[in-house]
Amino acid sequence: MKEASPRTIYLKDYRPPAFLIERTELRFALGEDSTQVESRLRLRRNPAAATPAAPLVLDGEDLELLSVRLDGRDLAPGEWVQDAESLTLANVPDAFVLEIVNRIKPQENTRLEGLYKSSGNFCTQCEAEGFRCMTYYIDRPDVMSVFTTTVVGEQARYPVLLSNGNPVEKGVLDDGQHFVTWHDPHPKPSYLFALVAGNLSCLEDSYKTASGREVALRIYVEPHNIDKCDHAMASLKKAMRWDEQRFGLEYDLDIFMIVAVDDFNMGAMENKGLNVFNSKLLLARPDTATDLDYERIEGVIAHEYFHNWTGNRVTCRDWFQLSLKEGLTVFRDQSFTAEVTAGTVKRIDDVRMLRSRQFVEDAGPMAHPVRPPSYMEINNFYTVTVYEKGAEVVRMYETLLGREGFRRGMDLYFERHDGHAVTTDDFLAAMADANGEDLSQFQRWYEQAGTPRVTVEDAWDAASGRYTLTLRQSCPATPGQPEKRPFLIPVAVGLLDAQGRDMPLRLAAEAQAAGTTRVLRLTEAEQQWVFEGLVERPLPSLNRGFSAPVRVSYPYTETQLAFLAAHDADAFNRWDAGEQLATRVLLGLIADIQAGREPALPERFLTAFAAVLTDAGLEAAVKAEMLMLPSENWLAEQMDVIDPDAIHAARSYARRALAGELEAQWLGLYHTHEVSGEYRFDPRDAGRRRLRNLALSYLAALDGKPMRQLAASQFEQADNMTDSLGALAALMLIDGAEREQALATFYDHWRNDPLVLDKWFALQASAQRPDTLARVEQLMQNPAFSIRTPNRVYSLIGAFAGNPTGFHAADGSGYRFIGAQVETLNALNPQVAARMVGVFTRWRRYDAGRQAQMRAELERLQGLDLSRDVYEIVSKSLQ
Ligand code: 0A1
Ligand code: ZN
Repeated sequence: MKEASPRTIYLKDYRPPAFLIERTELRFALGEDSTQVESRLRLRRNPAAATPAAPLVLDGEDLELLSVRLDGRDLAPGEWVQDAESLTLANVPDAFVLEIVNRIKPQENTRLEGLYKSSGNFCTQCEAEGFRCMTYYIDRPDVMSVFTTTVVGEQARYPVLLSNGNPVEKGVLDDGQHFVTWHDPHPKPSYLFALVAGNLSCLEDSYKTASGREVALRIYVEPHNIDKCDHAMASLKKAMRWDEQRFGLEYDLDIFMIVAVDDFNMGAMENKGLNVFNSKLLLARPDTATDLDYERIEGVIAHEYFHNWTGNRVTCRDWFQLSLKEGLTVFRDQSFTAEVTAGTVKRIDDVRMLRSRQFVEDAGPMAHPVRPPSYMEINNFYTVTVYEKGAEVVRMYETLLGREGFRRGMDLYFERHDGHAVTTDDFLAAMADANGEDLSQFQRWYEQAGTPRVTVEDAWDAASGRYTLTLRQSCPATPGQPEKRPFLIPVAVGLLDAQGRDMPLRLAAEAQAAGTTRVLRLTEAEQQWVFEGLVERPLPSLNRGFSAPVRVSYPYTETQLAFLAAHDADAFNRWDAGEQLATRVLLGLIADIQAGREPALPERFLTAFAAVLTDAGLEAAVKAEMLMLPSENWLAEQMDVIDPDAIHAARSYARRALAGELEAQWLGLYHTHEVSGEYRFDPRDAGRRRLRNLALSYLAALDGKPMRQLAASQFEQADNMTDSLGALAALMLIDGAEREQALATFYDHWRNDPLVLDKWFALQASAQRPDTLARVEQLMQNPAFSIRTPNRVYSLIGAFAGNPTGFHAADGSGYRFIGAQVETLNALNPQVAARMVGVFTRWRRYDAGRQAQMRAELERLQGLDLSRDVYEIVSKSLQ
């Protein structure tokens, strides 16, 4: 809970650890009231330590200390100093064995950090600093140790006892207890430690690595979920193969285990050889999981597996380097998904999310560089900037160096750093050295926050056939960084002729044209490129494939955007041109509504939209992307003063107009995209379902009985969750008895499956209706809801917090409601509370009335006894 003034930790203060831990032996005796932890650590002074005679300081929080022994001698209480966060031993030898016994209470752990109970089973979450909640330790990632762990528990209650590595011994003890000892030969930091004990069923399989080793694969779940593990297993094997083929990386233990738990703060965790997953990212059956769930599961299974090399074998020196493992691993999982599905769709989804969330974070009070210089609470820095922008930064190496150059850099990175805890500087150096490049300016992507803006101007000289592009870059001020220096920005550019074909590109001073997309390296505040030998004035296609995480502006006319949307050879930019056009049209409608004018959809937009809708050559999934209107959040970001009601009214108007004008086409699309046969999760079928459900949601905007019946009949007939939820989502948009009836049917059917009910909670909490808050308050009373389970909180309270017209209701009711939930959660689970309070950070972007109410709520929270997690976000928002 709140300290006088929470400490800030700075990267510049990093010092190597005073001691190293060569061996860690642990014994956990799990009990119904408390758990006893015995540790035996072989320590020695770090030769690289800053101070030669420093005392030994161990991290530890909320531990009941029972005994301390040094080299076999019991120490008396006067021989150590204990405070709320540490245990200090002065005058220790240069090398020694320390034995500590302490007690903890996992049953009372509602924060879900360290050892806790979930559905009657024990599990752990140690990243970032949870290990210290179990025993005293040097709990930092640059202390890597070889672990041997014995788990002791009651055989009847906890038949399965797991930890990292390979099982080396097991046996039965007195009183119905049994034990298993695990040994992990790979030195690892404490944050990768895991322990699981419970009554779990296991799906088993095996995998032969490229070099011919057999690896046992095991997925552990509660017995009633055993029929929902096949997709996760298939995904795992796919990811293992991909990493061998793409990066030459093989798995390195005899067993790989995954455990699903219902109570988990985040998505999943890459503990060495024993991944722990939030059950929502593992369990899937056609009738319980949507296509999106299937895709996410595949991606997250891959992500955690890929961490084995990018994170575990090579780990972070300190938590400021978090993106070293996260940005790189997200890049790897994005590449995996793009290569095993339809690549363009994945790229569009990733960029949509980056723009609507990371660009927003980058423009607010919590903006921070990919490598933050400081933090109060590290758990607050598992952000879209560290993860998603970090992945874009890694992608830029690949864009700059090419696929092979990037691979050379990766190979050198592993050759240099396997088994070590390193920094993003080391990663950059490996990329540069492997390719003989000077990438020093690239460093600024790690150091400077904010989304750069690239402004493009062009000039055409018909007489000489020369076309000049002038690129200027700037980056807005962010907290603590008023001025920015120019970034090294790879801008991929193509030029289209009047027929929409790519022109061959020849830059001044080049002998001949080469290729139709060029990566321009923008390094200065302003730079020019001259293309020669062109026979007509081209139309530029800029930042193709979203080659850099920047905002690009070029004065396109609406006609030009429609032309790019129809013709650009770069499929991503085709989508992006459509998105820009739609954004412009919607901003126009918003302005009309604000000014009290009658909104009207421009004819040109309708024509362009209809052309996409009826284009027989477009893949269904891509078409669905192109027909989705920009989100309310994205539109909000484009406004000086955000007006949530006008945004919602404009977007609803546009949906209705597009549905009405093109009703026959939508219906045609709906009926021709039915997927026959048994449900399969494959990109083609999933694309068709996505498009068909999108058609249904447009048609729902037309209201009226026929559409209600269309949705209701899809709901009744659906044999898979994608179509069932698609229909329910459409019904949520229409008033009428069908909606309540479908909600009731869904609840009755799924009342015992909490993960499916989460979808039901989320749909109702995100409904943009006047009675939504009342509904959410009522749903909190539902027996299926519990404020102690993060998944329930995210799906009900979190979905409401993300509901633009619900949270931002002009009367302030949404603010007061979320504020009250944050207050409750702050005491129970600070990480979850911190995620809920995030919606308040952007209060300055709203009108005076909303600003005052959001600010009042933040100030009220600031006056409470806050956890470090919530305090950091509240105080930085008010600064
Ligand atoms: N490293 C995991 C995510 C994770 C991060 C933090 C946690 O607790 C604060 C838990 C999990 C990943 O990237 O998948
Ligand atoms: Zn990760």
